[in-house]
Amino acid sequence: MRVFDFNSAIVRRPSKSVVNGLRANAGPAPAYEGVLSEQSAYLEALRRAGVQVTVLDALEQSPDSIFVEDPALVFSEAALLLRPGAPSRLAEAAALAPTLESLFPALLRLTEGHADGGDVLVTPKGVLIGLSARTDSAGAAALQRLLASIGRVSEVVEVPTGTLHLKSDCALIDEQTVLATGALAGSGLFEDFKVLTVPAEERAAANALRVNEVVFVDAECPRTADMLDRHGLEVVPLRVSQIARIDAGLSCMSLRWLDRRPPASLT
Ligand code: CIR
Repeated sequence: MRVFDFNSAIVRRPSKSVVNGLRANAGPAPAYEGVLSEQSAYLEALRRAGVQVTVLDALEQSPDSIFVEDPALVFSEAALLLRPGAPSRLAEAAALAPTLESLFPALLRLTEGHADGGDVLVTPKGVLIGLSARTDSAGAAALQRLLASIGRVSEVVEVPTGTLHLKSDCALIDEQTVLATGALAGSGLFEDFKVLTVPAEERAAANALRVNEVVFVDAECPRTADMLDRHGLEVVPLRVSQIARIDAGLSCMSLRWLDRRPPASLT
């Protein structure tokens, strides 16, 4: 099995309050309709890639709740409920719990520190946990213990200063290859991998998403798309210009896993 083989995903509809999502820099806020349309295309792309999607209702009181990847981490064997590092996002974890309880064989909970799913890169060699402004060392250590309890090895790594999450700057695009920004590519973090570096002017493209046989890439990053095409991958370009206004990219809009439970019997 490959770590990017998925048949199931969870997404959450954006709330109207998404226009007030967290962002590090001043700039225009996203338009609600624009976010909705980017998410619709993303949903369609997940379905075309062979993924069954559970779509959760919007949470008006949580502007960033569309980014379901941050409050949880999911594997076939268990879901892990995290503790997002931004105070305004902490409640998103509890809101996800009932869904995770109903869809996974087990639900484990982080009880110390803070960790965001955006800082977690799952690779065939183990799980990388990035220390960032959102994931602290107490949260990373607690997450390592939870991962060990389900038989997953992990390593704690540094996220470049000024980068929101580890996966803002990298993505696993096949079993041996990582797509990364120049900052991460040169950090020595991926010595065991082949690294494809995105062009400096396409930094946002590093937040790509491999799903089964295809890779989702920011539609405004054609040079990266060409590079991935030459690497032998089928590229699905998706627009993220609205969600990028609140520092988000392709990985954070879904939780993805391979559901190995037998289908419910139809009686
Ligand atoms: C935030 O700052 O938390 C949101 N506005 C964006 C979160 C993006 N999540 C991700 O990259 N994993």
